[in-house]
Amino acid sequence: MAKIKQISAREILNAKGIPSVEATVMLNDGKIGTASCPSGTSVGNYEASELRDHDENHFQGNGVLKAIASVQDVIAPALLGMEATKQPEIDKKMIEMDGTQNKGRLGANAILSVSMAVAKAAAKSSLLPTFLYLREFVQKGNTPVKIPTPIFNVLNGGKHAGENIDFQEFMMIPASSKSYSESLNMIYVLYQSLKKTLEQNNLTTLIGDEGGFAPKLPSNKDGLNLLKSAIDTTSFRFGFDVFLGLDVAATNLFTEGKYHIKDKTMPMSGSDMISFYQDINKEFHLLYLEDPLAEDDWSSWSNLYSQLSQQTLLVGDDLTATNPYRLQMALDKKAITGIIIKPNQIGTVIEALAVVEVAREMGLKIIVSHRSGETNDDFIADFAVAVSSDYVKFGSPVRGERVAKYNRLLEIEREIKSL
Ligand code: 2PG
Ligand code: MG
Repeated sequence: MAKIKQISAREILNAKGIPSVEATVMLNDGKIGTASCPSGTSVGNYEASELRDHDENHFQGNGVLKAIASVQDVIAPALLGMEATKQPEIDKKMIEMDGTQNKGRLGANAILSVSMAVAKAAAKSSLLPTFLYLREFVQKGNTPVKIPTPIFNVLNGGKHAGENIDFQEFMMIPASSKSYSESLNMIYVLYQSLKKTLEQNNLTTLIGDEGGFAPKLPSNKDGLNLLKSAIDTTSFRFGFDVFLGLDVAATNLFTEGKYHIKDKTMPMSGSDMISFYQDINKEFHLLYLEDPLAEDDWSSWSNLYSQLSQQTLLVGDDLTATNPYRLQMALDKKAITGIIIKPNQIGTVIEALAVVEVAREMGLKIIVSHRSGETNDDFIADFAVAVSSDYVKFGSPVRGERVAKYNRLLEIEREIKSL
């Protein structure tokens, strides 16, 4: 059994040019795991907290040298000598040393980087790919291994693209019956088709944070229309081969108890928003609706559930924040049928796995997701396959930090065939 011999950390840049923590864990059998932590742009209130320096002279306050110090001065000395395969004990130790509800003392960015790096090193030491190694910590780890259905965010709005459009993500979702490689081929065609559709409408084809196009549009419904036209000009059939989804990230559109969207001149109540979703759903048959309402607007969530949960997957992201207490609230209030899982919302691999277990037990669909401020780390691709997630959400099929994950899934698809 290999033991942790050395842990180091450094400051790197994420895909948005913002500092991030990268940690390396070396074992006494020479195996090494390196992992880095992503950051969100639309960050929910209930997420674990990143530690940033707030020193204006270093990256204008966004440096992570304090988090690096957490790794080197606090976490490393405590974990040295521990068996690398004891991920639950290792994560528990870091949680206890931090001692806060939101991991704000040592920093979720410090803790998660080490947690993922430990898992990667232990996988190597066990001579297993990371997705297979992680299955040992998954209760239903003996179900067949398969690649989750990808959800492609092809049009970026909200905080991911400036003032162009309110909704944060407009997504194309291949039918789950397609193989992963078929889905990639399909999205290539659809992405190019969307580009052409935008050009024909004299709209910009510049892209946003997650690689989706970021045209300035008069309304959110126009975004859905563009996606539908782009599909209709290919041989793929809307509602059969490919479906539409949205991440509204509605907390960002909610001020003083009202929702503000370009589609309506007046501010909207929760029930106005629900009627709006009913309307667009009649036309676009949304397969997937993430954060359609604000993270504390529970009564509207429950109302939406009673009206739309049979037709559309209602997914919590900011609402649930990969947090067991928030998940329990969402279950008690009957708010969701699916949950976004982002390891950095909770801060350790084991806690993220535990949230997946509860969610699955309760019949929710699982969507493993990237952040807008990603690095090139591909750990979440392995994590998603390990937990047999139903979907993955890794952005558009462009930009290095997005395709790092899609390409890792291609590699896993090949690895699965040889099992
Ligand atoms: C989301 C994520 C990822 P961010 O809201 O689902 O797409 O965005 O990382 O900015 O929170
Ligand atoms: Mg979201």
